[in-house]
Amino acid sequence: MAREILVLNGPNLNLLGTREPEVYGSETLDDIVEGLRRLAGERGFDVRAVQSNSEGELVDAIHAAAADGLLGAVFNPGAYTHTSIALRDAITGTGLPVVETHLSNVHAREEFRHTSMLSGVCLGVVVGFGPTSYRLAFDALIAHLD
Ligand code: CA2
Repeated sequence: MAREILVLNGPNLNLLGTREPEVYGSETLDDIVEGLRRLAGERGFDVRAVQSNSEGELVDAIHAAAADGLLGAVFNPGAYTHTSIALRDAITGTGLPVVETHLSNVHAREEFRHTSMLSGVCLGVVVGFGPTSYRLAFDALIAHLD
């Protein structure tokens, strides 16, 4: 059976590459996912990519990944990072290993972005490297799984 990893993106990340390039870069989400699929192929993994602007759909995606036997997730929860106990409970409830991933350095931004509801239940956190954050998170997850 193929070893599959969830690449999960939260609200507004579908807008990547269209606005605020000075904060989030100029790559689109499709570009990032395509790069991860290539990386995954080289490492012998498959990628399931999901983006949603809805908190409940993100919870469902975590449940489905665990139920389907995916091995872990690279997860950029967007602004839900700072608010969502439901996503935190989904991670602890499924036991799915998750690497929290952010394009921007949230700690160098507004105070409200300094707090994450999720970091404490994640395997680790990668912030601040633009699209490279995803690739670092992906490799860190694979290293953990191996
Ligand atoms: O830095 C990150 O990856 C964030 O998760 C991005 C979220 C933000 O709320 C978090 O604090 C940090 C926002 C994503 C919005 O993405 C956009 C992309 C292009 C144009 C507008 C929004």
